[in-house]
Amino acid sequence: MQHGAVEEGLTRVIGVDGEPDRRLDGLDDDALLAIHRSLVMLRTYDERSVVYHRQGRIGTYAIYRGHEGIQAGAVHALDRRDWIFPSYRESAIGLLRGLPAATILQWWRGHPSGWWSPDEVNVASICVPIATHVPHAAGLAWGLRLKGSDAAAVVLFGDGATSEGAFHEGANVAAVTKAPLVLLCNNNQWAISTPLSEQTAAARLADKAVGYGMPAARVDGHDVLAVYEAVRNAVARARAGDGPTFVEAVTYRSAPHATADDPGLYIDADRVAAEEERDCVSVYEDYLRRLGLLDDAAAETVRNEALATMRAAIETAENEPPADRELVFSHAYAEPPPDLARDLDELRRVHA
Ligand SMILES: Cc1ncc(C[n+]2csc(CCOP(=O)(O)OP(=O)(O)O)c2C)c(N)n1
Ligand SMILES: [Mg+2]
Repeated sequence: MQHGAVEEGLTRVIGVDGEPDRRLDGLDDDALLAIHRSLVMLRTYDERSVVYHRQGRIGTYAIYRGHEGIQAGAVHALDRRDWIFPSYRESAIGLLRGLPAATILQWWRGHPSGWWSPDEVNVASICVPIATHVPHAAGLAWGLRLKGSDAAAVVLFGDGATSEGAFHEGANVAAVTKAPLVLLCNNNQWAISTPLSEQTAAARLADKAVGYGMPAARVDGHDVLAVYEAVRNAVARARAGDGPTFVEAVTYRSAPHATADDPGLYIDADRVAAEEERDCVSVYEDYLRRLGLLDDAAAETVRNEALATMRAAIETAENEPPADRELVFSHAYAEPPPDLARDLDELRRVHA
């Protein structure tokens, strides 16, 4: 394990550098193994998607390698009635709520079958504009409170998102209304090629919470259980009517920003190698092995199940009939303006 990649002062459950492991109350062996299956499913989806992109089957894809611990930790800390607001970095988080992998593949293929009805799984649409889903999540969470529900919401965004106006507006309104919201920041230390040091002059992103009057936790994002613990505490606060919490999960983006990016031009290769040594999936598998809950055969079974799910999903996605091109023109205007009608005529002419 490389010391260089271990930041001091972050909350952990899984020990590093000889620190003892902790065991969390309320997480029995079955629950620990369920978290493992989620991590492996997310990892397998991500790896297969990169290959799928290389085959030219999807146009672009935002790789989340190394962020699975943040995503699985958060979802396992929620109940089914709680809401999730993902950004593009968490495009496959709905898998953990039973959304079919084929649906998410289709979203990346730009196919209409890639859409879902958010209230079926309590997972909002994948948000591509940076931070614009923070006010959406704050509004939904406030609405839950007004309706007397004790459900909560979690919104996931990056370090760069904390510089956006929409983040400020959402965090502020959530705090003022005591909305039951967890603001979960994946601090992967990059916004495409902009490093954190050029993103903000704040020493720690968690410090921003003070300005909104909400508490914050700062945890090791390589440690799925540290994220789980922080989100579970934040959700308990939210349910009790005490309002939002900011959780900063510190990790490092060891993969390109997306399939269209070449990080070789700006990233530190030694740092990436050090971070890979602390990969969230391997760190968790080592923890389970120390507890006697996982061995090679069990790990392989979980991996093979996830691979089978992806094989079936790719087949389903490929068998979907092509989308009706004219749908691009539908559902925006009751009375389409004349230039749109001309474009539609042109489309029909080209494809005639
Ligand atoms: C409002 C807006 N501005 C710019 C972009 C272009 N853009 C896409 S990803 C990205 C970086 C975001 O970095 P961060 O918030 O740290 O999230 P990460 O990608 O690291 O998960 C930018 C600027 C966008 N999608 N939306
Ligand atoms: Mg980032």
